[in-house]
Amino acid sequence: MRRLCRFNTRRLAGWAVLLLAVAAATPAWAYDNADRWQFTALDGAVAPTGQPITLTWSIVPDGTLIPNVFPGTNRNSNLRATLDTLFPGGESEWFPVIASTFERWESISGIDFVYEAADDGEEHHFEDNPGVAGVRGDVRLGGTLIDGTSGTFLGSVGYSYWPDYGEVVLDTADTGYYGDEASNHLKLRHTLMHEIGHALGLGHVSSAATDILMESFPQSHFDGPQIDDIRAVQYLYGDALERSHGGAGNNSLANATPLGALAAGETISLGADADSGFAVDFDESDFVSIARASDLDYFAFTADGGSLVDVVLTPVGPTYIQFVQRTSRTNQVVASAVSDLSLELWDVTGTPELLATADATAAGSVESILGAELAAGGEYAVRVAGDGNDVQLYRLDLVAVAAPVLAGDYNGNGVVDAADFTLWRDTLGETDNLAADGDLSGEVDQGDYDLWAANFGMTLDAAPAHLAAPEPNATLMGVIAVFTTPWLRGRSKRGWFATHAASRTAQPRNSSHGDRNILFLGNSPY
Ligand SMILES: [Ca+2]
Ligand SMILES: [Ca+2]
Ligand SMILES: [Ca+2]
Ligand SMILES: [Ca+2]
Ligand SMILES: [Zn+2]
Repeated sequence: MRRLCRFNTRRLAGWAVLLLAVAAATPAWAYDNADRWQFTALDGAVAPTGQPITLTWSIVPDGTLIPNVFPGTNRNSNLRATLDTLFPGGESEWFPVIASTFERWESISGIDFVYEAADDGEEHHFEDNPGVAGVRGDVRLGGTLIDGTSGTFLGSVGYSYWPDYGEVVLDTADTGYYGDEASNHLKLRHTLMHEIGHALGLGHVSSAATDILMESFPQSHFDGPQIDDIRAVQYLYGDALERSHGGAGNNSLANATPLGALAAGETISLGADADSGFAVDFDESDFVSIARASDLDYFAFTADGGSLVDVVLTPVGPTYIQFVQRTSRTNQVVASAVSDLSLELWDVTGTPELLATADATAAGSVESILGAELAAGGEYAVRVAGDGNDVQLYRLDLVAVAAPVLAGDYNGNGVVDAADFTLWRDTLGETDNLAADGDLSGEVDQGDYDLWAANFGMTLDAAPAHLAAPEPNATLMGVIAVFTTPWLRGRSKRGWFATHAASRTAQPRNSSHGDRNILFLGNSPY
């Protein structure tokens, strides 16, 4: 009771400070990244920031030495035995739960996580024992007594090290916590996903409603990486499509991500999971971004039947306020206006030809190419680019409508004239060459002549009907308006200051090598 009261009082003071700081701060793009991986077991030396990597992970055998659980205190891992106790079905039951946490990070980023079945049990310490294929993983998972449910680290449930260390340690004395089966073992999965986040280079952040995975305290009101976490990991490793072409990604026409056939009346959408606000569900994985100015995203598609296409590019992401622990900075993040995006439409049926470009609006606004004519069977590509060196999530919609048909215009020149009669006469009776089969009977015949005669002299309307009412675009603009609405108004303000204060208190407790990141359990407001 006393604790609640104390937090309650200080929470308000904390928010006053926070809001003042925001007023003075320059806009920033937030999340907080330390180093990314420089060398991995399967990649060797890896490409620069924003490029994908392959990371292996393994589980140390019980008995593996875990050094410096506290400075100078070494212990041995008992993670496997602990999990065997907590899961009645044994390893076949707990392994998929653990694997799903690595797979979750993989599904939303350029990281290819590969399980390394081998782990030789050498000391849990990167500098002596880095990841080696067939020997041990890059990210090694261990567990031992840290402090139980309360103690030296305020009752921590785990800790981990930055790249290129990547060791993750769970507190196996927290059996009540890790034995909780609710929501498919959410506490175990949440802690692992958080610690893996550190092992990928993500630092602690705080938010008003404690709704980011990389908060210092465990949360139970969401499952897995949220928008800010996804932006952070894509900054370091790109989006999931960058893994294609052996890690070269979709940065050229030749390496465009294939989207398949686009038929009249159909829409192909990408990045749709990022435009529904701050919260991300565990099964959402459709997130694409321009990670920096050098990132180009190409997408290829074929026109399935002659059609007109609208290409609509929408920068997406919520607006939120966030505190970054390592820099003690408070940022307002407008995640929809990080980078000024631009759009190109290419015909790649033969020699690539640039058909249209859109770069009319500033960061935060929609770019669109409307009513582009596509030939039946033609091959096309769209290029998305940006001018900022930070992550811009986006949504891309390709909306195809049937090209307007002028009855009797058998040669397709936009007017019903004598040339169409000539074409009809020259193909009369044919069932293969059906250009003059205006009534779609399967044969060029009298009915087609009647159609030509009835429409003689007509011309194609200069303004295709679908452009008069651009419904998809209007909808997207509405979505943008919702995102830029001030975010704090309806949000809970619980917990921010408590989280902030407690995590600061414990921050100096780093071990002797690397920065260690501790996920607290005790003293949590939740
Ligand atoms: Ca503990
Ligand atoms: Ca990208
Ligand atoms: Ca790309
Ligand atoms: Ca006919
Ligand atoms: Zn942490």
